[in-house]
Amino acid sequence: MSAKTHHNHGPVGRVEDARLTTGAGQFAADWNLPGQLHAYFLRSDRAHAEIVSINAGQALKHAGVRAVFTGADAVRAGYIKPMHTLTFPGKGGMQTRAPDRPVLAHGKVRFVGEALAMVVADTLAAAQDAAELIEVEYRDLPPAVQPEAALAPGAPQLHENVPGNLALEAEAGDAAAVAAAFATAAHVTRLKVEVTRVAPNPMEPRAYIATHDARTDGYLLHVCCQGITTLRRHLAAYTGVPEDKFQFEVRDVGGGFGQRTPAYPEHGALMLAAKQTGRPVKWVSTRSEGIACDTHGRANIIDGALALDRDGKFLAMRLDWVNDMGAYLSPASMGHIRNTSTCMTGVYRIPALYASYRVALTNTNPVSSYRGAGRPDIAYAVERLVSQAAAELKVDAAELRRRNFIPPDAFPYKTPTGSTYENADLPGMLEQALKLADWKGYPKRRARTETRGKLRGIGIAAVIENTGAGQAAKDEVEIALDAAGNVTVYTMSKSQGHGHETTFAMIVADALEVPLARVRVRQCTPEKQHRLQGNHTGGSRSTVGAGSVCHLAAHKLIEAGRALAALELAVEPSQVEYGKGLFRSRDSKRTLKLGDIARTKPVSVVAEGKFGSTFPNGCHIAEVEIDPDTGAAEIASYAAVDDLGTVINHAVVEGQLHGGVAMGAGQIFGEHVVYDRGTGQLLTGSFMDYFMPRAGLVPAIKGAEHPTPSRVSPLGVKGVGESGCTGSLPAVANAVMDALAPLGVGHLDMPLTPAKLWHAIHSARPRD
Ligand code: MCN
Repeated sequence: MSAKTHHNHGPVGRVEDARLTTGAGQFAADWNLPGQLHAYFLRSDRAHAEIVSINAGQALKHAGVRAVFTGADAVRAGYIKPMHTLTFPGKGGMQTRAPDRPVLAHGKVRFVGEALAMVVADTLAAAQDAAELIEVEYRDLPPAVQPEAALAPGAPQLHENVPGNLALEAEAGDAAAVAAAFATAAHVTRLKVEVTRVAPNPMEPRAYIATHDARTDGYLLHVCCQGITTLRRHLAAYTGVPEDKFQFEVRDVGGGFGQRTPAYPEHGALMLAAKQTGRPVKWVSTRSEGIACDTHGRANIIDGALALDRDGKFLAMRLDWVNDMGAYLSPASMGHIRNTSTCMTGVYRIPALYASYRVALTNTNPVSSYRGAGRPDIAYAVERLVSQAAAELKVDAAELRRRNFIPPDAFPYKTPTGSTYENADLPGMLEQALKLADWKGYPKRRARTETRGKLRGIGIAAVIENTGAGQAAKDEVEIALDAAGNVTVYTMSKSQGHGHETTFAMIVADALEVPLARVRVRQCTPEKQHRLQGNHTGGSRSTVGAGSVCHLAAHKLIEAGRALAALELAVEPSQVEYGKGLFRSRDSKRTLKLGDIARTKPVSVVAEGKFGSTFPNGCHIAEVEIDPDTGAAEIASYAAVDDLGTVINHAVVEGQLHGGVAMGAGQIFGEHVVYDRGTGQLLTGSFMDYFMPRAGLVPAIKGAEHPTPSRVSPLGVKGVGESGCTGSLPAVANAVMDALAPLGVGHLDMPLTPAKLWHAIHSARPRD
């Protein structure tokens, strides 16, 4: 089946924007239920300590307080073991060691911000005031803060059942082949890099209301999430409450970035409170709680080496990872390890590969998937290595890549770690990007920058990532048609600002050949939650998965309609044609409108699909200018050419790329969660200390598409949601390193703050 192009639309703006930009959206905190109580969490102010005692006596006496819950309640309820869904095969058959995490800390606290008690009161102010009356006696323990230190012999131990704080040791590839290749190499480039810990900070803070129905023993949860199916699975595993006892309400979601996927302890704690009090219980996270307790992203250290032959051809690559997972494994935590292995050789033919992983637990907030979930990390490690090799060998960075690309005729291409890249034209993409960025004109621009007393650098990154797939058995989409010809599309994916209401509607409108205004998209609606299966929105899979099924469902509707129209037109179904919203009998030329087939009763169809991974890829080129007097760096230009397969909506895709590029640039230039290494205190607990990128950080992006259609999706689409940061993280860093290379500055780890750059520049070059 081939996808149609969007013949019936011009450029389409996002239909949801009128609602979202005029304050008419409905977010989790906007809900208020009759009789609701408010929860406030008392959180640990230390990184590692035994809880000797908790005395809530005074708090319980405070006016308006209904109940106080502690870890003992969590343990009594059995809400102790969060699911961790993605296992990665360990070395020598090692299984992931997933520690218990009661929904309120019990016995010990293991990071600053961990909730150990919850006060439930008539008002939030009463709950907060009462929380201050809770007396906690701690016995401090030394913390293990930095992941390599946490793995070292003699480090403080977080969990009894995780010896050495090692949650998993794993490997991929062929160590012997790599050793042999390194032994014959003409040149070896080595680089150890850190992909720093960041806080996703979606615009909407986390907010939930839990309601318990004593008659059914079921729970209604008002949530912000990336899709209810995964959340429900995690919650059922965490609490033991069967999946069919959960009902969710989720309307608009103000950003997710991976962090809104998993079940959190707060969900479970609110469920306990709702059941015991018999009232809805609401909690809205503050910004500071968000930075401290919403799962963090990235947080890994990669020691890499690339072996090259005399002609600059890659022979082998070795990567040694230390992943910091924080104090507990979040349900989606292992995903970003698996993802690094799926694209480990990047866009290159690298005959031999070996990677080892050590997953460390530390006295810090848990780390989980964050936009790209491992893909930007591996892209950064590989693309920094390649640019570093080019610099060492004094070969043009684009030329070194050109020599090593997987050639177009090698697709589908099986990587040494077992992925199958379906389709790409890497040399074509590179040439287009070089042209778009005016690579040849760079020396002139650099000279001009230098006349202004500044440094200029250019950085390139050619990247590929896996998108699509997912853990649900299948993606299902229902399409319902009414007599007026209005089409409602139901999916279990959940936009958090991605524009699905527009793009999914376009897919259906295209297939049905009806105006876009006829189609309405509804996601995770309560009445479909136990009827439709599907993946949450994450892994840039929604368009490949649910989007492709929207296309299949629309065609299924046409087929169902053809049979109904045949009855009405009194001909064989084979004699009924469909086009532009009309069924037509071949002979009589009589027509029926699409909606006419739903005159007696609404018509609905459910289609399903399960697709594997698609591999969007791209070439991004950044130029930066650095002021040596202040160390401040600026992105002077940014060009991105991406292969996203068939594009549904160019404006949405441009927005996705822009957002992703800004996220990568934000991490390179400043975003960084910092814990004090001695005490484990969070040093970046608010936006006063945590750098958030602003619009001015990223200039207008010159973007272009270089599509090769996906062989996996019937629409030919590949995902885009994470591509921007996968490309920008290495491209921007490479540009900064290129600017500093003439001064003899070696690799600098992100964040490349003005202070760090100033020191590097001034220690390399004495002031005149
Ligand atoms: N699209 C398209 N043509 C394509 C591919 C995608 O028009 N060939 C459109 C889609 O239909 C959708 C958008 O682009 O409207 C992103 O689609 P897709 O790549 O399928 O990714 P998902 O919808 O599954 O989004 C998930 C992805 C991830 S994993 C993170 S994290 C992320 C991201 O998207 N979080 C975001 N982008 C985000 N954007 C916003 N505004 N907020 C977030 O939290």
